[in-house]
Amino acid sequence: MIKITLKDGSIKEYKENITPYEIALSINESLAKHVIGAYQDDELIEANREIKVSSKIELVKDTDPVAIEILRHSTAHVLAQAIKRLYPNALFGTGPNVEEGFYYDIFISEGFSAEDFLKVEKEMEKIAKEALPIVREEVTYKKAKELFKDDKFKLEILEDHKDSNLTIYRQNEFYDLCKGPHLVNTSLIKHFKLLNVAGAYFKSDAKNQMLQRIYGTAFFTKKDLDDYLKILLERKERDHRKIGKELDLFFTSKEVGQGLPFWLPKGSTVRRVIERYIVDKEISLGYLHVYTPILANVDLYKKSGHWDHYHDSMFPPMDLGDGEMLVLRPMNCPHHMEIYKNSIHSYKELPIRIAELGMMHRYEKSGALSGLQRVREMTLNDAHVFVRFDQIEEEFKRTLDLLTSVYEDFEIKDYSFRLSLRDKNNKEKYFDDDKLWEKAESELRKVLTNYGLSFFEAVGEAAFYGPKLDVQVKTATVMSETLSTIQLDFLLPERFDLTYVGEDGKNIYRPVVIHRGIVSTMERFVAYLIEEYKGAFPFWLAPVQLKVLLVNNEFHKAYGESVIELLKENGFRAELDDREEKLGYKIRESQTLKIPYSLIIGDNEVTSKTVNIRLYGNQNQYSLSLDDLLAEIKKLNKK
Ligand code: TSB
Ligand code: ZN
Repeated sequence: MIKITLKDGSIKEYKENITPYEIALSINESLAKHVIGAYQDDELIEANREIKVSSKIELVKDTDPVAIEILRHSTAHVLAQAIKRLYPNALFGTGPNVEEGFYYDIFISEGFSAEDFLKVEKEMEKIAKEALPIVREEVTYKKAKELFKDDKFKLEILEDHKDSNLTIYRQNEFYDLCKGPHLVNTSLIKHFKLLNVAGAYFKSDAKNQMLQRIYGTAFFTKKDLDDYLKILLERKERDHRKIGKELDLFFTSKEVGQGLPFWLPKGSTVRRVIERYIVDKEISLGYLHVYTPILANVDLYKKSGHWDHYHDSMFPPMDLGDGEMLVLRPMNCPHHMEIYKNSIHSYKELPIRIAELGMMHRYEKSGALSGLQRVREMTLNDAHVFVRFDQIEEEFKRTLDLLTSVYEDFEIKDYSFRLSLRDKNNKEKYFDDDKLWEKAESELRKVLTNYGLSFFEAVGEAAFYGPKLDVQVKTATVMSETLSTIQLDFLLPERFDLTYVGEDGKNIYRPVVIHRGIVSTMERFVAYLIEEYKGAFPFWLAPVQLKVLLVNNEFHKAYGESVIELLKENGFRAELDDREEKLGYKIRESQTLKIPYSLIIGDNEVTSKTVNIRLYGNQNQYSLSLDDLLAEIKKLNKK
């Protein structure tokens, strides 16, 4: 007999080799129906694993968050099994879970596209109906080599696990190298969908062969799956790439180069409003805005450490043939350090806040590029604040206050703070100085705690020169993307030998640098706003704020033009629609273009010198005199 301690603390005796399923059954039958697995002490095991020693057992039901992980991983195996049946020569990489589902990396020599999904899903359904038991087997390295002798990818994966205890999971003719756990039977897999297929290098290494990565997801109920598919559809609808095209905001051209966006007049208007807004706000807060070159001698980036630690994200240097090598800057910091160094500073002047809408170029992998969200040429709302050590906390607070007020103005609500720390073991990415890192990380954590900020931590997300506080948001395509960032840096001041003269008038001290990007890059920020607003920009940001629609061109045009003139004189962005179209058509188009104010002008309006107003997304209409209209919209345009 063995002793099983249950979650509620009760201890029961069972015969050896009892399974979690049988334990559930001994409690009650309906519980057993929902048991997917269990934690045996800290190890997650399947519902039919035999328990051989006295243990703590916590049953996992299908409603527990971890259960869906098991379901999805088993669905990935069923996907691989279906592929193997349909394409007997297919080879297999790895097939892990991801945030909202799973993928499997597969090599199919015939090629594979989304058009093949239906066929594969049918086969998967068949496998589910066959109700195949899923069985765990422990195997030796030698046996595993024999089992996977025909799959060069699996053999290579095996090499990384030579010394581990190996297990395979078998369902009828199919088996896979896997740690598990899994469902006990394929019949439990009912509600799944294949979603996407994309190229992916084996082991994510561009030196390796390209495989086809098939993405899918699975749920325990049809409703959950349907709800999720609805969300996906909604995300597609608000994807900034789609809306950007519909509203003529931006485009990219293969002929010019990937990741190099063109801002069309309407997109440029949105960007200009944001740029003016943030620059004005920063100037009022004591920031000094500058312009600096987008190129620099490569030695500048050797000095800063970018060359050693940020090389992969930089474009190759341009050799001018006269001994000079120039690089496109991937960051603006070294240029701002040079500005600081251009004069001598006293303790009294600090903090010094050097800001710039700084253009930078980063070599992003082509597969990672996405509309305006991830580009190769970008303009960052950047600043480097030079402070004394005793000013760090106060300046960080001010920066956080600025961030919060900007987010309020743009009505951004759904975000979280991430404290991004270094990965101690990654000597390539991070500057190697334990003391310096410990000081920076503990200082930043202290500041955040004193501010009362709630945040989560992520190892390996820091900049090479210091830890960061990042603002993470969800986009239409990714679950977590960095928008704003505030970073603490003790390293670059050393590298650039930055100094200030202390209160004693003699001694020389080192400032600390706070790097910060509040509006992020103009590219990423506008991409985010397009998705947040679903293209319906608030009045103060809209490329066209008001559209004047004439009921009859002949009779109403003169008055319509005078309204436009008045609006423009008052600084508003207004357009006249005087095309020979029906009013209904013009109204519909104005709504499609998500223009905040449609001003309809007919006989009544001409006579009474008013406008009839229809707001975007609102069926109601109301009339205002021109003075009242101006008063109403001036309030909206204040920022
Ligand atoms: C804040 N040196 C600092 C700066 O002083 C810096 O460059 N930090 S960064 O590397 O984190 O980049 C700042 C911001 O730029 C990021 O938070 C992110 O919002 C944005 N960004 C980074 N890479 C891209 C890209 N490829 N496309 C669009 N925006 C990007
Ligand atoms: Zn910087």
